[in-house]
Amino acid sequence: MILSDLAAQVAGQFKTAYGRPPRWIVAAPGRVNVIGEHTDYNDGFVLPMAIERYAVMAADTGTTPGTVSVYDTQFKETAKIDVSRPVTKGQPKWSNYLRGVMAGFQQRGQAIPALDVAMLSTVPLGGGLSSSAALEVCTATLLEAATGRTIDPVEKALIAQKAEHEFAGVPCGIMDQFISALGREGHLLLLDCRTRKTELVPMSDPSVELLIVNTNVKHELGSGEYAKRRAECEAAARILGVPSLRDATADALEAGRGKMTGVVYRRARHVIGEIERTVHAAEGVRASNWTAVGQLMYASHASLRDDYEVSCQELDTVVEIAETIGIAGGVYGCRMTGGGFGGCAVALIKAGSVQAITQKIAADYRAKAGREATIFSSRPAAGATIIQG
Ligand code: GAF
Repeated sequence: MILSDLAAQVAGQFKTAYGRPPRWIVAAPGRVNVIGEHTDYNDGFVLPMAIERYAVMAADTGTTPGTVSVYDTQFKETAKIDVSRPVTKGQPKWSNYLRGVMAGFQQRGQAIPALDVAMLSTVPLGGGLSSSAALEVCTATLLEAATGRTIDPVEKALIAQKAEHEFAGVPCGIMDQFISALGREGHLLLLDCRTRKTELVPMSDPSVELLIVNTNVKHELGSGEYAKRRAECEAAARILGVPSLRDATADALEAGRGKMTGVVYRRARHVIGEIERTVHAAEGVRASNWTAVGQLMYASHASLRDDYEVSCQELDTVVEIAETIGIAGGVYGCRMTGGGFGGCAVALIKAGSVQAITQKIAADYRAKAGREATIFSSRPAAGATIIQG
């Protein structure tokens, strides 16, 4: 659904819930990462794009002093957040993404006004497309609209990341919140996670599209595996005597191999290779060299599957199906995207073949994995916006 229709929908839901029209409507997108996986917390490069799937909030000044009431139109439940004091974790669980951002604003000395809010999201939950970052960045954008004070998008992304760390318990990097805050229509975002320097890479060649294939295996990063990977990378950097794996080379890793466990070695090998692949993929996108970009995507997947061990059978199945279709059938490359352990794969395909490829992947996935995939394509979307107010 296009953003203006979503805005109208959430405005209608606000009116039903609170009996008056909303004053502000804001949105923030989810993302798909084209390449550069598990590199952000290693100071490396990432190459995501915002997708046409959004968290959207409609709001007005609240009727209960000191309280932000948030009606979630999907779960049909309301969170009551006490903003008259430092905001803490609470129930329902999803409200913690919003609570964390509110706490972040308070820590910058900004009082949170009483608000009545209705929200909806079209970013699939647990699909590895950053539904949580979209919620966080959307909350920050709502607070900007409601207080009339805009903040630098980089700072906004950092507040959202802190919310994820402290209120959701996931020690994530900066990719998801950055792309949700800074995405630009028609562009990928090449982000140097060390310097936070960003470069918009145009992705406007009409001959290609990105297809997102949701395996419908729920991904869950709070379970500890994500934090474990992060700790293994830090261990590798320590052993190699560098501040982060961004500073390590493949040669230095080989030289230090004897000093680390096989697991730590393989984690580091993934990260070092993936940072290089990401830089090359950005060059490939700039040059519309889709064959090269596709090969890098396949290599990224193999490394995430074998060295980083964050794929799963269903994601591997999607990538195998894509490889079987091949360039002759319109697929340049395919890989798992996001944190892993389920969620989505992303395929770079010829635009003219979208329908045939969608049907083929859907049928083969059903036959091989015994479940349904949800498949859609998205153009690169804009980052967070104030739609009304
Ligand atoms: C998750 C995290 F939130 C990101 O910061 C990133 O590390 C990603 O997994 C893996 O690339 O989405």
